[in-house]
This record gives sequence, structure tokens and C-alpha cells, in this order.
Amino acid sequence: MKLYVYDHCPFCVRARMIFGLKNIPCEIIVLANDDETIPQSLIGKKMLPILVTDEGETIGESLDIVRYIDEMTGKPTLAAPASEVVEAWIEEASGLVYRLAIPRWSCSDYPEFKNESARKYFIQKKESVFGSFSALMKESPALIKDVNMKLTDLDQILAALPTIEQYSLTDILLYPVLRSLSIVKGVEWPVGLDGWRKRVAMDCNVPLNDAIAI
Ligand SMILES: N[C@@H](CCC(=O)N[C@@H](CS)C(=O)NCC(=O)O)C(=O)O
Repeated sequence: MKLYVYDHCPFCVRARMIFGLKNIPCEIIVLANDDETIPQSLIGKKMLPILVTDEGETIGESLDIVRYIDEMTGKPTLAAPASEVVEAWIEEASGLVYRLAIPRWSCSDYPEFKNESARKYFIQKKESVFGSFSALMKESPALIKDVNMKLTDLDQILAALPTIEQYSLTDILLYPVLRSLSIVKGVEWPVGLDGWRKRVAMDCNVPLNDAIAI
């Protein structure tokens, strides 16, 4: 199987996670961010992740890929119940996380930005949606303060949940958001939550971005 991704992309992280959690081999291909031809030819639009199965079937939505791979073995890994309260937190916090992460992604050393044209493509596309990156960077101290408070809430939410030895679809939604935030320097990770994100990173074999935080 082949999985086309961008390293920074949280939706791609969802798809990468299920391969890691189930220990299923897959060729991970990082496309240049401005390569429109390959995704267009596979699914008719410029969007990743895309899975190409051994049978040549293409699947182009992250959660469809997750479900397909989880069900493939006949023994689901995502067996724990979803958590409404955690998913509500994700909904509330995501805007804040991406306003911090996106300008930092644009100047990071991800393989999808190896060519300058790919980096420019990303910057142009995202600034048209999120506004100027220099303005976002100036907003960072206030955004980091807000996100640190949100992390304290999340830490308490996770601590209050019953301990379950299995993963859930909610974990597949949450980890990519926290991994996105890990590129931001100055974020304070409460101890319990820090343990959670590091354990998931190991289990799913998708490393955090702490080492390249800006
Ligand atoms: N609903 C899709 C969303 C995927 C998505 O938005 N991918 C982004 C990358 S993070 C993308 O490919 N955007 C087009 C682009 O970057 O040009 C999924 O869950 O797979």
C-alpha cells in the first residue's frame, strides 16, 4: 500500500496513525506541496492524504482510510468508545492551534517544502485564508496564553475519563491537533497530557515536532 501525505498535515497524521497502531507496513510518500498532478490524477482533486491499496483502489478521506485499515484485519484497534467531551474540546481549540501552527509550518524544514516553489504555494494559499503570517506571529504570545489554558482544561478532561487500555476514534482526532501544536515554542504541557501525547507518539510511530519547535 502507498500513503501520500504532507508531513505537517494533521489529516495525514490521522491516516499514518492507524498504520503505526496496527503495525501494518505501508510506503509513506511525501508529496511536494505544489504537486497538483498526482492528487488530481488519483482522486480528482488536490487534497491529501490519499491511500492506494494493493488492489489499486484509492481512498481520499482521512477517516475513510482509518476505518478501512482498522477493519481490514477483522480485529479493530479503535475499540474504545469515542469521547464527546474530548471531541468538543477539539472543536473549540482547533482554530487557536492552527493559527499558531500554520505560520510555523511555512518556515519549517518539512520534506513537502524542499522546493521553494512548494513553500511559496503553501504560504500564498494559507495566507489567503488565515491572513498574513507576520500578523499571526505577532499574535502568538496572546494565542499561546489562551492555548495553555485550553491545555489545562484538556488535561483535566482526560484525567477524569475512565482508564481504557484501547484506543478510540477520538484519539485519532486528538493526537494530530496536539502534534500540530508541538511545533509551537512556549506551550506548557500539563504533566498528564504530556505523558499522553508522548505515549501516543510512540504507539502510532508518528513523532511529535517538539525538536523543531519555533
Ligand atoms: N477532509 C479531508 C481534509 C484533508 C485536507 O484538508 N488536507 C489538506 C492538507 S492538511 C490539503 O490537502 N489541502 C490542499 C492543499 O494543501 O493544497 C480529510 O480528512 O482527509
